[in-house]
Amino acid sequence: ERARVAPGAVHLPDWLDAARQRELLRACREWARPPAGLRTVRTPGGGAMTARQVCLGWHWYPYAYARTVADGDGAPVKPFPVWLGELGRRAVSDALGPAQAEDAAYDIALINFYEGDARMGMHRDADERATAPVVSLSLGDACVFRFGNTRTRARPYTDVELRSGDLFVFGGASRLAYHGVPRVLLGTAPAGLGLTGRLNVTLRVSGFPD
Ligand code: MD5
Ligand code: FE
Repeated sequence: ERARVAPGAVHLPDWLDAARQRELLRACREWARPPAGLRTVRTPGGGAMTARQVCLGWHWYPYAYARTVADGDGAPVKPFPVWLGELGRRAVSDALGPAQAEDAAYDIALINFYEGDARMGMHRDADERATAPVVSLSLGDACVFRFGNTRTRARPYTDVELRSGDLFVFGGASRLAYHGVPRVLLGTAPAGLGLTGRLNVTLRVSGFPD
């Protein structure tokens, strides 16, 4: 069941049970509300990301972090809750072992909402200043997650299906690998969850001074 996709990259299917998935979804819907709520991210090249996003702790915009929604309503970013940091350390401990979780002080959450034919192109997450593992939690429709290599957006890569409740931890050599979401498998969400589309929560350590 648990799969080591690459060194430091561990997939734990069904890590959140149905009740925990509902709780996390409810929290995400609260965080999505304005001010500092869900927004469309526009890239410097003039494009727009198809997944919409809300941030906690630090606000990400291409390609930096701020304490306010610098590319949106200008409101202060919502706080990063203590319980979410505890969830992150539990995730790392289960995936990589308790030693890896000890000093992972999670202070950023990026929550991506995939609706319709939203997807995410191959990219690396390199705007943080810390090497702690990234924790990824999926809710709703399943997706094809493309896990690549550290050198190029192109092959070799491995396609993994991520389903509602799955945990994926990206540590070590996998922290800076290219990755993306080439498609969402519409209509595959668990019946009882009440979500159309896909939602992904990533927890990160910024490494920024307070
Ligand atoms: C998603 N989000 O499903 C993904 C899950 C993002 C993003 O890519 O930047 O918001 S996080 C996947 C991730 C993070 C850090 C490293 C690696 C993957 N990796 O090495 O593959 O919405
Ligand atoms: Fe990413």
